[in-house]
Amino acid sequence: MNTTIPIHKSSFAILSAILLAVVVTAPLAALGGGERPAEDGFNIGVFVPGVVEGSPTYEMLVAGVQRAAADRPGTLVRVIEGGFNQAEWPQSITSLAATGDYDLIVTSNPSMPEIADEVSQSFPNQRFLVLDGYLEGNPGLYTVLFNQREQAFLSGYFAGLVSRSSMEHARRGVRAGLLAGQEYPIMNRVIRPAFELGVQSVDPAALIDFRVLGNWYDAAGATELANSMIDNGADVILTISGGGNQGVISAARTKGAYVLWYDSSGYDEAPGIVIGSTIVRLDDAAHQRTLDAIDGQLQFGSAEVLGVADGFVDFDTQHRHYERHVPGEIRRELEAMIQRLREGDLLLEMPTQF
Ligand code: RBF
Repeated sequence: MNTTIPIHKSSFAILSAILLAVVVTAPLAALGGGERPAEDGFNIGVFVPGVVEGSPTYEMLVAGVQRAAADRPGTLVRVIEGGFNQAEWPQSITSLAATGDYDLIVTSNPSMPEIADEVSQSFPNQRFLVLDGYLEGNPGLYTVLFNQREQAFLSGYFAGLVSRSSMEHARRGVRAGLLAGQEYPIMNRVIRPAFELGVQSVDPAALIDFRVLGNWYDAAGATELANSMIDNGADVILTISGGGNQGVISAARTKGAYVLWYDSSGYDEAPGIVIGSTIVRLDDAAHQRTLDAIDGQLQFGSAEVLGVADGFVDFDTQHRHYERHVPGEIRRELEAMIQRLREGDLLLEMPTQF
């Protein structure tokens, strides 16, 4: 019942892609073996600001909404990929809203609440569910933000423990790298400082090497930047750069360094190289809130923040590769820190204004 349509370039392409979606989805739905969605079934458009593959949060977004649709027969989901040209996203969302076909448009990333807010001025009846962002008070929007301050802190604390250790690729001094796809308020004001705080809570003299890829897809460029970070002494790198993440793995594999994954469990990407992974249960949040919307229970106009104590932000400490490649002492120290966040012994509040 789902189709993925890339939307790029011109609004003509956007409109044709939408028309194509309308045409191809009905036969696909019939082919699915289930009944065709009722005329008045709930229609959801998932707008992916980028491409799904290689971006942890977008993969979870699509999975969560599809799970909700499977729980409510008659619900139709169309996935529309907005591509990497961010200047086109407002127009793409406008085109989706203009069709009037969607009971709900679901999307995700910190820049989307503002775009949905803007579009809703022209289409006040359109409802939006925005994950990984925050905006309160627009009756057309419901947003879910994750406590990335806790998340980045845990990642930094773990990076510090690894860099200080006598693990195979750990070198002198505590030095960690952070590669971002681009700079944006949550990156600059929350993720980067919280990562640094985490590393420096292991060693106050620790240094962070922060680099920006400039996009969310260039794996070769990411390899170059990661090589340079490793040459400058970083033995562990947190990568938040979408398709660029694979380039960081290549550099770490060649030069001997460790990689930390962000948002979804990444150990299987490169066992023994990806040795730590924070997780955000964006799929569960998308699933639950989409169900609420289908059931008419979602309180549009409000915004929520979910963190470690809510069970939506965590560090994947259960994976066999984690247990195998990370020394027990580091695992115990990290576990104690996670526990402090769970119990409220350590408070790292997520700001909502930037
Ligand atoms: N993360 C990705 O993994 N892939 C992307 O294509 C992507 N595009 C983004 C575009 C913008 C304008 C912003 C602000 C963030 C983007 N992110 C992307 C980051 C993602 O939404 C999330 O914030 C980070 O993964 C950290 O959780």
